[in-house]
Amino acid sequence: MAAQGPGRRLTPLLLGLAALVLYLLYDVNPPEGFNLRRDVYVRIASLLKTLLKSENWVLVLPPWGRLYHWQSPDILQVRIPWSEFFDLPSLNRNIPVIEYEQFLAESGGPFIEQIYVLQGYAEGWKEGTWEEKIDERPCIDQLMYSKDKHEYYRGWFWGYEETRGLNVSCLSVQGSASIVAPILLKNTSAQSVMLDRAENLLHDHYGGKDYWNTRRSMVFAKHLRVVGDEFRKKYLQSTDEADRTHYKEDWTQMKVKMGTALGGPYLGVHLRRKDFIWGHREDVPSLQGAVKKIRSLLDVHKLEKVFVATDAVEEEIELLKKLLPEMVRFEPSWEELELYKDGGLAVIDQWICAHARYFIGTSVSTFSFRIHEEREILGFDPKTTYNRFCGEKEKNCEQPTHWKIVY
Ligand SMILES: Nc1nc2c(ncn2[C@@H]2O[C@H](COP(=O)(O)OP(=O)(O)OP(=O)(O)O)[C@@H](O)[C@H]2O)c(=O)[nH]1
Ligand SMILES: *[C@@H]1O[C@H](CO)[C@@H](O)[C@H](O)[C@H]1NC(C)=O
Ligand SMILES: *[C@@H]1O[C@H](CO)[C@@H](O)[C@H](O)[C@H]1NC(C)=O
Repeated sequence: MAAQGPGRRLTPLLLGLAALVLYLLYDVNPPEGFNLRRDVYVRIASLLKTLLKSENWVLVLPPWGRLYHWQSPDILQVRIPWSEFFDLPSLNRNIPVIEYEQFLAESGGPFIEQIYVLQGYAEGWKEGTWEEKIDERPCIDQLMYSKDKHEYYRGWFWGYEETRGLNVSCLSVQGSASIVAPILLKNTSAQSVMLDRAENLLHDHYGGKDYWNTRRSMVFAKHLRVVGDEFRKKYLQSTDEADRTHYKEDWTQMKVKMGTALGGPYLGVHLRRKDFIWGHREDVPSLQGAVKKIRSLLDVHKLEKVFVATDAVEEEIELLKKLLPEMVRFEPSWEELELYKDGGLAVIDQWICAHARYFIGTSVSTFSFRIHEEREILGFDPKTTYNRFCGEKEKNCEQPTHWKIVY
């Protein structure tokens, strides 16, 4: 008879077999975008490192898809493996990770034994008394899972309709990622555990060594970097040699001194539009205002070329072309869009912005934040990185915070 309770995990060890593999899965609130999800990965990786001190866990990478902003028509953007955007061997040099399909193949079927839906506390925080805590509590929001006739839980599992959950419960949590570790190690004997709404967990140590190791391991997929590099060379006279952005395929071997990267002879711009302007935010400029700033930066830094990454709608692009006819953009053909998808195009834009001599982004855009980090990894002087556009009506235009890389 199989041992009951968490002791079951010890059985293979007692029998002298290889330690049992335990699977950690997670997902994020559906409206969250690509770049916030990349930040949640960093938090979960930190939890996984804590778990690895006691047991043999691997992280199952949540397939990409059904993101609100990935609206390119006519291409199916669901069940996308991480390898389409990131380099798996690089991720694996930080923590053990596998794609969801591999989990299906090796875990014995499309079942997730335990799902914990993370939530806050119904009573909220008590003023002035921050404490880290985690408790099993009744679910606050309506569950996004429902039982089928076999008593299995059905729900959104990244578009894998055959996947089922065996048990779902809610955990109220207030704290950093590793606060979940004791629950996974001691309270459950499940061999596959999914943390849903994982964005409720905070960073164990934002900006610390573990943070940066995980962030550095999130190397973009090679095929996307190659596209970006070819574009840099062809349209922006930018090569690693000339730009002094020497890249090592193995991130663990890469250590650069701050300020050593020169960057290509162009200004890199990220202009986040769409929902950022629909809400009439004060910290986002008009296109006229942005172009005025771009011209002044080109002048100050004696640059002639400007690369613009933007999610602007077609009418805005047309206006931008009139105001800034010399701008360079990565404009994918239909085939390229189908091949790289919206996520891959975001990566290519970010990669090109990351190699510019000087970068300016949009206020509180996680898309811009990921570019800051990429430039930090490449060794740029922070002055050339932590810049953003100001809204015309903004009184106090605070610039982004410099998060210094720690090795
Ligand atoms: N290719 C490209 N896509 C962009 C650009 N700016 C925004 N996007 C798209 O729009 C999305 C941005 O918005 P969200 O999905 O809300 O979230 P996010 O990626 O976490 O970033 P922010 O909303 O900017 O904080 C990205 O994931 C991209 O798909 C851009 O400059 N280039
Ligand atoms: C985990 O187990 C401990 C010890 O049995 C118990 O005190 C605690 O309430 C449990 N926590 C959760 C979240 O179930
Ligand atoms: C489901 O999980 C919860 C939390 O771990 C546990 O208390 C409960 O007994 C489980 N239910 C079943 C049917 O296993």
